[in-house]
Amino acid sequence: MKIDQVQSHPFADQRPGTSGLRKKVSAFQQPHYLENFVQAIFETQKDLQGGTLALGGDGRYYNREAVQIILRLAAGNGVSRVLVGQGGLLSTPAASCVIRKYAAQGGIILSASHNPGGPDKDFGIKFNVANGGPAPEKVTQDIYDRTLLMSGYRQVEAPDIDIDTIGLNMLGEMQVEVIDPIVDYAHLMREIFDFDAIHQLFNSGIFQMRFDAMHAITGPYAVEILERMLGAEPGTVINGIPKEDFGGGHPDPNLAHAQELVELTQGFDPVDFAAASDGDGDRNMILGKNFYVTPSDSLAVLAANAHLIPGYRSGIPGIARSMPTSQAADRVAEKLGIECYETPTGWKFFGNLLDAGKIAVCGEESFGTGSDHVREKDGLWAVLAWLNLLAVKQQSVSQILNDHWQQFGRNYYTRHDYEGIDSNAAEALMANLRRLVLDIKGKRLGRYRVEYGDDFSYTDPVDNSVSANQGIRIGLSGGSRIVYRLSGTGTVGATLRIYLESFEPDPEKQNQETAAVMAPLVALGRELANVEKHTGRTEPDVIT
Ligand code: G16
Repeated sequence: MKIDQVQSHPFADQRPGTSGLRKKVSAFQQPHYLENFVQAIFETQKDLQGGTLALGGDGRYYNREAVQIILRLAAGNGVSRVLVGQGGLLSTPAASCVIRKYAAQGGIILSASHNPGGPDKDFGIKFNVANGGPAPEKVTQDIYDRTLLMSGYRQVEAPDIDIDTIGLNMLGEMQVEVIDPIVDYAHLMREIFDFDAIHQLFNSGIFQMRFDAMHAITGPYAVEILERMLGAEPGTVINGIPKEDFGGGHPDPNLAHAQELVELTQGFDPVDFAAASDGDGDRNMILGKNFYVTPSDSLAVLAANAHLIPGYRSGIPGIARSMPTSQAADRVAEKLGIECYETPTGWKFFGNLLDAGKIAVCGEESFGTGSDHVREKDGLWAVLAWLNLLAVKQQSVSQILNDHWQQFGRNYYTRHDYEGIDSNAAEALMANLRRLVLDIKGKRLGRYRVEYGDDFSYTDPVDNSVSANQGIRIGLSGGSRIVYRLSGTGTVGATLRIYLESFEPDPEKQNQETAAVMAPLVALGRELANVEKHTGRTEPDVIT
């Protein structure tokens, strides 16, 4: 088969963000744009030559076209086998599972995660390495550096492959194996969780659940696992058919974007348990009857109770959380006598800790929770973990949380996002904060004393790599904290995130409204950063 050497020119804007390269679809549709980025992956990741690549995406608009382009480039660059999810689909955790199970040298996942999809919306591509996890910074830097030098790419001249039929195809010398995107992942879940106990819970007649797939990739996975394997009643999964534009919605499982689901947990005859996942299936939101579990609390509860789940019966060696995630997990680690690592935002920072066996459970405030079973956060894993706990403990979600707070104290938590602000204004705001924290230690701020202030820098304990400038932390007396960072996943302007937490050890005060408890800290956070002066905004766009 003929291999074409196509001339192109570098694009200056292909630096991957927190999780891969995310842009408007129209950016990816520019001639040579996707091809250049993929060529940079093949030129820098030499193991892929003669190796195996996993390929799939969340099914958003442009997924199918991108799969065909990548297949032609893979064949042009000497990859010997590509495992493609049927229909070009693989959830992010399932892709991680496939990479690990078939010992692939890496994977390409097509997704812009929770960002909206459609011709005018977002698309994304990320490269995962052989451990199944997102490429570490060194790898994304190499890929980016190579994009800046790109003058052409290699692809085979060939018609589209049939990616809808499971089976083996050849593209020149390269095997293209179209695989069932669900089966390997579903088997892994059955190995970890007590499916019998969860089955009984669903059959008890007194337990009702809804899972909102938000018209995204987890629909088919959830129908297979929850309804077919675990016997949840048909209709448990809502919005279960993946759509290219996610039904016009924002496939982000939070209180703002999963309204329909939240309402099912409230009012007359609410369901006992509800959960949602995002565009590519790695995020999760957990709800009980009239009850919202913050992702930070979810991590802490799962870590504290991991021994009740068969896959973690012998205990966990350690926990990790991203820096802005609340310190609830730290309290669990302290009680269990294990380490809790604080890493920068981005799942890639958990990879080394998981590979080295230093942690088994990890999570982020951004609705991500996971474990050492794959190297991505995993929405359905978190849902199954909660179902397993509910089945074993025979308690409601709110009872589990109340017990947890009594034992460990409660970290009230909220995050305020200011979206689409001017990038220069956002940088100026952060620069001011950087100066402010230089001598903030020991000062009084309202009713707090400042215990520390810094621009977070992380030294990986496994390979000693250093990641600096990861966000401003201001630690206050009594375990409260304010954190500021700019998002690395947006595609328009800048998004400022302010993360706030307040610790409450007194059980009598652990059932207050979060907004009321956090109000003084929210005001302080806004004032310290001069949010209004820099951004012109008086209110955040999203509060989670
Ligand atoms: C990605 C990363 C996460 C990160 C999140 C938010 O999630 O994988 O590790 O916490 O973005 O990042 P930021 O605050 O920079 O927007 P996802 O689900 O979008 O892949």
